[in-house]
Amino acid sequence: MTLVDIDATIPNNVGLADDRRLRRALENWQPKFLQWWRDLGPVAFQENPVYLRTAVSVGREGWANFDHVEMPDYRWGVFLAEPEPDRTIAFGDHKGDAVWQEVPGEYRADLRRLLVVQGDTEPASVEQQRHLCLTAPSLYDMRNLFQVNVEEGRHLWAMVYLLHRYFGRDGRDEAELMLERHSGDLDNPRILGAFNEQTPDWLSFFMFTYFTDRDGKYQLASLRESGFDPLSRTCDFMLKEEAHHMFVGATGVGRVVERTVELMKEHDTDEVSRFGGIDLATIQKYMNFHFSVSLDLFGAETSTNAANYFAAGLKGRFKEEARDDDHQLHGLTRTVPTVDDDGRIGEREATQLAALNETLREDYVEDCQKGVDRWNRALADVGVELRLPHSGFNRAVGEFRDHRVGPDGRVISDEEWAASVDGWLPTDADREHVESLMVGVTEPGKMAGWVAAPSTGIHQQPVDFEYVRI
Ligand code: BYC
Ligand code: FE
Ligand code: FE
Repeated sequence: MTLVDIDATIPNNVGLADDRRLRRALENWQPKFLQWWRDLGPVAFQENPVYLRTAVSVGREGWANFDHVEMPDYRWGVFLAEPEPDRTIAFGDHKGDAVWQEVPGEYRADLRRLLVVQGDTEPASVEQQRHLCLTAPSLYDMRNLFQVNVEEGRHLWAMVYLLHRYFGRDGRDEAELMLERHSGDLDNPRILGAFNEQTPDWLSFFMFTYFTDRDGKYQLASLRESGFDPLSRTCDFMLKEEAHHMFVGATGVGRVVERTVELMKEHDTDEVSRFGGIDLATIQKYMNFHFSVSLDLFGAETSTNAANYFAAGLKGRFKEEARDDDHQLHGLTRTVPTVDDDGRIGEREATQLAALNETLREDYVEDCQKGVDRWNRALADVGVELRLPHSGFNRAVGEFRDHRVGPDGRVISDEEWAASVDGWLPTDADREHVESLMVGVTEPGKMAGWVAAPSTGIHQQPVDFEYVRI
């Protein structure tokens, strides 16, 4: 059952060969996906061989194969992690029961909604990033972009499989809609805010993979706890792929910082933009933007949806089983931030069940901080630090949405916001400068001037390997 059928029309380890109806339904969706990929995937290099990792097994080791392939020939498939024998539900009102292999009728609507929201983000990010290949700072980076793109495409397959297999006609309809909503489309946008923003340049891309893909990591880790076992196993395998996306973001921003420090030392100035670099102040503003937009993805501080998902056993907490409580949370409380009438940030008591979005957001912020600490080590020499803004800064969802909050956590007036915002968020001039640096570099081993070279190549290949054959 879990053996990967890699030569099937749709590679899979879910026994598609034995389920004719499902196979035909998915084989009917496949050309629509490929058409979408051609229409709204990367705008160029579709016919160039790219050194890509393809999933060929789901075991701990050797799950991936690396080789040059043209992207439309990528083997998008359906891969679930190995089942865990006798697995039981780890949290909520059904804690201790055997996990479900079919969708419980009373949770059908909630589960469908979770799958749709998760699935929608995946192709959205491919759409957002489709122009970046034209300005890749190196072949190494272009390959990483494409790797992330094909895997986000596969994550769409992961959700579409679950919709087709477990939600019948409704699920098939939702799978079609995944290819009809589009990032930034005024009439038919993607579901979550951050996925309708543009990713116009590579600094944005690195910030996006660091901050927004990391929301993906935390959401998927919560869904991996699910009592609906096929979802849990699906997310488990997606997280394996996701680790690379985090890596691209963390090392990408790190390499920009490294290059900026180099230029600062060389020219003895903070203003490296004159020398083809990106000022730290600009990096900070991009970080402020991507961090705050990603915080919105966790939803409101208190949410009955989140409480219901948890009680039902559909969506747990990050590392649910490692937590030291009863995993049901009845009667337990915690504090969540509020802004009181006199405009000060305070706290109020909420049930832990209602506050689960906030709990996940806090875990996420802690994780975000780790990368910032690493970047700051490179900055120690020049005596400057990058800092995550306060969680209330620039928020459009939740308690802070109707308030102006500075990066330092002060609630401020509209006037003060207007007078200061150019120092906090990228201005048109900042974006224009960053865009002016974006020139594609396609000679193996060469890097654009605003970013340092990576310390190693991919899968033991040298940095100057021909990652994309031009
Ligand atoms: N934009 O009760 P609330 C990834 C809606 S990223 C627009 O607080 P809830 C990836 C909300 O739907 C991971 N609308 O929300 C990364 C609700 O609407 P209704 C994606 C928003 O349900 C990079 C209302 O506001 N996966 O994989 O507790 C590249 C009240 O909100 C937003 C998931 O998100 C927003 N930002 O929590 C590629 C996991 N936020 O019901 C891929 C599945 C909230 O009033 N999703 N709303 O009409 C969920 O668990 C939940 O839906 C959310 C929201 C955590 C997103
Ligand atoms: Fe993904
Ligand atoms: Fe990702």
